Amino acid sequence: MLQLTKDDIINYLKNDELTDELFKMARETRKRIFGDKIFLYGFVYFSTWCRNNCSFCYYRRDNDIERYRKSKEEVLDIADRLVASGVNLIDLTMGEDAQYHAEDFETAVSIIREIKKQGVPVMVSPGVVGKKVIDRFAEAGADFYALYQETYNRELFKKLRIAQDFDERLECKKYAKQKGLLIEDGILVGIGENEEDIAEALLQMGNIGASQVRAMSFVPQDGTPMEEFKTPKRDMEFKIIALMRLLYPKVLIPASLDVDGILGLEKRVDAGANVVTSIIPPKTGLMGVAQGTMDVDEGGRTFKEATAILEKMGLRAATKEEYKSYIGGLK
Ligand code: SAM
Ligand code: MD0
Ligand code: SF4
Repeated sequence: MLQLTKDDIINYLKNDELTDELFKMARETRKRIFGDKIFLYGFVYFSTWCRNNCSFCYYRRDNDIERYRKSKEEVLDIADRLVASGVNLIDLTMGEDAQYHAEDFETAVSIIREIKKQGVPVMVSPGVVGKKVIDRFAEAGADFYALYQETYNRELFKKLRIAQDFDERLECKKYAKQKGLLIEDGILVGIGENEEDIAEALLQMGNIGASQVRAMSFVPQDGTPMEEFKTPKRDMEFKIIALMRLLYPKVLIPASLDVDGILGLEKRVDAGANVVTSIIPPKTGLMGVAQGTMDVDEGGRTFKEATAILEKMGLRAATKEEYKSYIGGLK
């Protein structure tokens, strides 16, 4: 395995002439570990209520927007549709909804149990929760706990995640891992970070033992303090994906459809990603996060559309068994 130092990472991030070689090495590394298979995740953003005020997020508390909270029955119906369409995992995501905190996540735990009964892997992305709640997610059979640090630059974190605690967020992930959950970490790209910050974040994700690591380019959102910020050119996100592949050949790395929609898939897979995320069934009223509606009701963020692109690239969708045995090996 290629040992990259922090200086090596910064060098790759700064020097475009190294990029083609970087992507080539990342693709070869993915092929060596995963062959031609790519994993695909269904995304169920079941509550867009949130008690936090992250400066980058459309769903921040103070943004005057329409919000929804799907019922247990609606969530299970949508999960069934996604599983029937072929996805390998269901990502249950929510804002830090005070109603769920008030009921100690009773509904979320029962939803996880129901989906697990069908033998489908589940990821939970509820934001920061207490240790008891993580215990309950683990008991209910959740496989992954996703919580993105966004940056490992503490000053930048304060500006992004207003009134939230950097260490609390980090400890939450570490506790979930202790409890036997796989963890996903992630960073935002284009929010004022420099190459040093990115390199530090990539190394920290390894230190906490994340089994899935991601980078998402920042997308400005109406009604937020960062609405006038520019979205970054995508080459930095692609370089980060490739560096993650070289640093951690066996990890899962998303190509999210939630940044540039279905048209953004090929470049991210070409950079070494091996999971298509943010697959949302059309006409269910479900939203994305960074791209709330892009390609959703047109049926562009579906298993079928993503698989067609993968096959054109000489790749294929992994089977449910292949995914389950893979994450089984990570635990
Ligand atoms: N509420 C939970 C939380 O914050 O951990 C889970 C959902 S949250 C919406 C998921 C992630 O979406 C954030 O951690 C952030 O990385 C990403 N995200 C949110 N707004 C974004 C934006 N405007 N551009 C790019 N990514 C964004
Ligand atoms: C994605 N839209 O995979 C989803 C979301 C949260 N666990 C995931 C950001 O890009
Ligand atoms: Fe809420 Fe998550 Fe958005 Fe922050 S990123 S405002 S916690 S939904």
